[in-house]
Amino acid sequence: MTKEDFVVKLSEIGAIRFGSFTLKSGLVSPFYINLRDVVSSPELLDASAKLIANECKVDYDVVSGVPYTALPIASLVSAKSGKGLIFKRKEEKVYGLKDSIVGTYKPGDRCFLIEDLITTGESILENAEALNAAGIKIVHIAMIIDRSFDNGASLRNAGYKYSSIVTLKEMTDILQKRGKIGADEVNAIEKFVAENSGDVIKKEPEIKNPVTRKILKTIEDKNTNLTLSLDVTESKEFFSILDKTADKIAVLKTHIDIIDDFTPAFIERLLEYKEKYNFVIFEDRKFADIGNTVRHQFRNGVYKIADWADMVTVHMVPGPGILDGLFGGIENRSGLLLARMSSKGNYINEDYTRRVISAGIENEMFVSGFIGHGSDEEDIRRFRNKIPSNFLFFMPGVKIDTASDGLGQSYITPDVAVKNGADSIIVGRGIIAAKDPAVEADKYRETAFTEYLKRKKI
Ligand code: 5BU
Repeated sequence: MTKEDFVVKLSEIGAIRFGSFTLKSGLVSPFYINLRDVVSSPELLDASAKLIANECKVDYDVVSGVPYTALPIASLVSAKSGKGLIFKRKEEKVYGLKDSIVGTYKPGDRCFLIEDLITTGESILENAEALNAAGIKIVHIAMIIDRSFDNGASLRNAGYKYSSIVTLKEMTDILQKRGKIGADEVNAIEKFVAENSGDVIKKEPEIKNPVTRKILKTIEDKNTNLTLSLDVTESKEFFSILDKTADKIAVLKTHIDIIDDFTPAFIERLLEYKEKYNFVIFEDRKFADIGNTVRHQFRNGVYKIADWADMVTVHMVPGPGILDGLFGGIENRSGLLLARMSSKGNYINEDYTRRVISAGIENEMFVSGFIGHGSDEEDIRRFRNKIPSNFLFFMPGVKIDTASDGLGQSYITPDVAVKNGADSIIVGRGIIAAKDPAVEADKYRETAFTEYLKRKKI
């Protein structure tokens, strides 16, 4: 079947319709595409598989399809090409990332990934990432119809090669030529696409959260994006290291509950340093209970964290209600959500990461950004790409010497962390366990800030 006949047949089975359709977003669209019914037409299914197989011009070891519609197409491509089929299950198992891929493959396998339709590119990217995370290399992505409002920029920016049987424009041209639609319909479609593409192409969002703004201003004012994790257990040592490093950091991260000789005077002194050296205080408390409990844990007890910490870490396991509990009704306090952790074998999976980021985006006034990490440069970049630019990405597990600590911490070097998207590096033992914390803090500051400036210029 030719491409032209294929498109006409799609419109005949109602997979492409013209008229007036209210989309999920509330927009009224002059066309609607749903390729679901292709799977019930043996003729169209076979044609889809043949046409899509032609899109991939490079060798591959495995073929994959995005469930549900593209999966039967991918199985036909698999049967025809003699390459095995794998796919990411739609309902992700909560345990273990590896289980999210069904089928057999080897790390390093080259994969041809198939999708039916892309609009924002989100679901294809999610699939590609899951395959990448399993060590599979995507060599080509092909789809039946590319109706992406951003001309595939999301896929290209993520570094993927892709093609489609037809683009929206080619599709309307074919249908107009075959007399299936008139010039008025074509004009309406072009107008709709032109008017709405801006909504999908990312605009630089304005930063509304006051703590986020304060952090960015501190970074600029002090020429440093270093967060010092001052994990020592005695106040004397704490302030002795702070004396040597306070002018080199934008953010000071504390674990207040490890200070053996804590008294309220510790906080008074800490706030004097903050006043004198201008840094943001970040208590790495990792709240993880129901809203009512975290509210007390944040505001009451011995430490009264809300009185002095600008920012705290939050686990989103209890659901978004935790954010209201923590930050509802108070000002100039904000959360960093744990979207990924740096400890080896942690149970966070990509589905969880995505949900945490969505919850953050929906609660900008309560959330300054996300804690994240990655296995390598590409993995860090993929994580960063999920985070809008009005949110910050803090990365712990950063050290110049990346040998593990024997307790499961994994390390990334400061330049790699920032180059690939971290806004601030969180450094603990790399500085505090050094012979001269001042010299070491300078090294980290210099490397991280140089990369930060390079990235901001792009
Ligand atoms: P280190 O000495 O640089 O390894 O200390 C890292 C700090 O960051 C330490 O206080 C941890 O509690 C904290 N941390 C982390 O290492 N990894 C994570 O995923 C998160 C926090 Br969240």
